[in-house]
Amino acid sequence: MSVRPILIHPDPRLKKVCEPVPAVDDALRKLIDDMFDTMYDAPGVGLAAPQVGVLRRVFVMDVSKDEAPPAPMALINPEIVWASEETRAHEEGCLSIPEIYEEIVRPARVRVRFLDREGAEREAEFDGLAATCAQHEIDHLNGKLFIDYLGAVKRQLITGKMKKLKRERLKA
Ligand code: K1U
Ligand code: ZN
Repeated sequence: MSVRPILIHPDPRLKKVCEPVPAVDDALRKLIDDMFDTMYDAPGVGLAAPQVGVLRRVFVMDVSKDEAPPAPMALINPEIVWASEETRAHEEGCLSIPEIYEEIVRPARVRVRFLDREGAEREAEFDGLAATCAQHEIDHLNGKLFIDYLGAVKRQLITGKMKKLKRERLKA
């Protein structure tokens, strides 16, 4: 298993709508294992395949608290089949937009249909951080970033900061 580099915004690959995963096979399970390594190393609570440059519909998450045992989940070809009318504001971060945190309003609970790492069809209902994270990751699969929910001025300011960060990382 290995830690892969995480793409930083702006990058055209983060704006693409990802293709469905055609088959749940060993190559996909290796990608998922690498994504978990990359997410835990960052550290983060979620990671979508396009963030490591793979334009397929798969994401991983683990929203377990520090003291609790790990609860890794891999969701392949995820679809939101139900979203609550009730909304919730949560401060979001993004491993592709380091050190920026903004409050985003989303449905408080969602039900997601997906394939697990064995290829079995499953459904799960998420609330709290898991609901926020699952929606954030599914947005990544549709080429959408959390800063797309902000006003244009704030978004451009953040994009400018990220361009500067990328230039500095290239020099280092
Ligand atoms: O998709 C990503 O970029 C990962 C992102 C997921 C996320 C977090 C919070 C709200 C919505 C979506 C992150 O994991 S950002 C880092 C983070 O939240 C974190 C980092 C260290 C410890 C705990 C959380
Ligand atoms: Zn993100």
